[in-house]
Amino acid sequence: MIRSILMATAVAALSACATEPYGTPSVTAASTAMPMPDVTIYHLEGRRSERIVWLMEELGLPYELEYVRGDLQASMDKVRALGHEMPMVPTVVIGDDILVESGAIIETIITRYAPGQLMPAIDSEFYPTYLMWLHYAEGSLAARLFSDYRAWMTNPPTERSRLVDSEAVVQYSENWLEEHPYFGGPEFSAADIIMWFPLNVATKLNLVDEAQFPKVADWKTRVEARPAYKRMLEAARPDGIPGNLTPVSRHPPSERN
Ligand SMILES: N[C@@H](CCC(=O)N[C@@H](CS)C(=O)NCC(=O)O)C(=O)O
Repeated sequence: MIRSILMATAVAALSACATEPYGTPSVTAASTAMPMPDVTIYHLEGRRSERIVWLMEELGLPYELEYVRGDLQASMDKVRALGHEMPMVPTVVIGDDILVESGAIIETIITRYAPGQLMPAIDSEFYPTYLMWLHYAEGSLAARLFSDYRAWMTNPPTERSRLVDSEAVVQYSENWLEEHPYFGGPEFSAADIIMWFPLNVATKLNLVDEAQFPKVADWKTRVEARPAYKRMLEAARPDGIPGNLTPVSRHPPSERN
């Protein structure tokens, strides 16, 4: 008896812990869309902010785009003028919130203003892996690519790293695409939008050899053919990409094995 009272008290305390900081949820996942406040995307041409423009174009949601054409420095000054502690792009102003970090911005926009769109159903077999790719894009893929990029600019590799390197993180994406048309599974989703930038950087900066990853190359062709991607290019990259990063010197896998 005492034991069950103690258990009941513990369970009550735990559920209070779980709900108190956020209050009782009034809107749950996949419910109707909240009214969308003004959305302003702070942008640099050819950089990660293109994702949010692409997302909004796919969803048909309105947005303002803030950047100075052909002038990355002036565009970055606009970001800094917001006074956010972490000036980077994308920075997106949604109503009163100033948000950084692409994955969080994408999840906020979909969950609040387009629930259920550009994602598998929460009870679908593809939801966990969709979410995994949504986070993998920045958490592992971009992180490893740019870490290799910085190291290889000063010291080009002569052999494969024993750590998880650029080739390994791209290979994981290739393996998935061998079995599925998109990162969300059978349908195009926000996971494809966020994965595009690092997978594009991987070959454009010579971090990996495009010929080694035919499924990634085919996927890129398919997603770049989407009308919303083309609208993104018109709005966010009308004159091409200023200030491209220098690719690392070629280092074919044969030299690195
Ligand atoms: N993980 C962040 C990365 C953001 C990021 O590093 N953006 C780059 C442009 S692609 C940037 O703002 N660079 C300017 C700087 O770091 O000063 C995201 O996905 O939003």
